[in-house]
Amino acid sequence: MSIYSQLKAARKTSKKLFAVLVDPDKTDERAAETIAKASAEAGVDFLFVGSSLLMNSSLDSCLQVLKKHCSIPLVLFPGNTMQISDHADAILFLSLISGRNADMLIGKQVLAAPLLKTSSLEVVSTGYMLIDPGHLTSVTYMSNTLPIPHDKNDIAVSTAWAGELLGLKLLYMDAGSGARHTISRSMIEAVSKNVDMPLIVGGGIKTPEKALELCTAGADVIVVGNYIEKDPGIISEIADAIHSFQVS
Ligand code: 1GP
Repeated sequence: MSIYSQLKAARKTSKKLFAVLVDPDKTDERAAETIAKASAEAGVDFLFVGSSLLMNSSLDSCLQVLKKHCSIPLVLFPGNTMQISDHADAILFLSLISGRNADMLIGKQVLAAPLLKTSSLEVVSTGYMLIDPGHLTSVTYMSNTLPIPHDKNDIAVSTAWAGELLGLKLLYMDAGSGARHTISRSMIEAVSKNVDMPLIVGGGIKTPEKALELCTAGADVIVVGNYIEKDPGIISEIADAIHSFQVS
């Protein structure tokens, strides 16, 4: 089954999924092996792989190590056009629809398109929305865009509708890696009940309780990166919480 089919099926059946984010810049071979094995044991659904920067050319080797130690689908979550590799299974083809930087809306995508047309990657068109966590994050700085204000649910819903009307297949609402505040429950609820696309939510999630709370609000996939780098031991606790979700 394709990655997108899995996401659509999950949304339809209210099955919640867990993606562990691996940043190749911060993950050496040993750490990648640890994360892959812990994720396999915990029943993690996807490994997202990407970085705001990619300071060293570690993407291919990181993907190879992850693939060697688990069979979880590897999904590229690229910070720029250098982060494309056929060692992954799929790529989130992001358009930063919360921003007004033409390069992030369509420029980078034009550069990546010839590579993607000849690659074996499943390409999933994704509306990427940055939500303000109240401080400057790497992704906000690197993308040179203004995030959607934390409490402006109407702007978030209108942006999501625009993405849907443009034909995007997936929505990723992100407070940014290491965000001090996650996206609010009320904003996730507002967006989730107004669009049909599968909804990915990430940024600043550090506890199983918060992951479950955001699933209850309407997230279909929860992404956690930063806090797993600090303590891979929490992978199984967060996975259990997300997979325990039941419609009430
Ligand atoms: C960042 O949504 C991801 O783009 C995950 O955020 O690293 O804070 O978990 P964290």
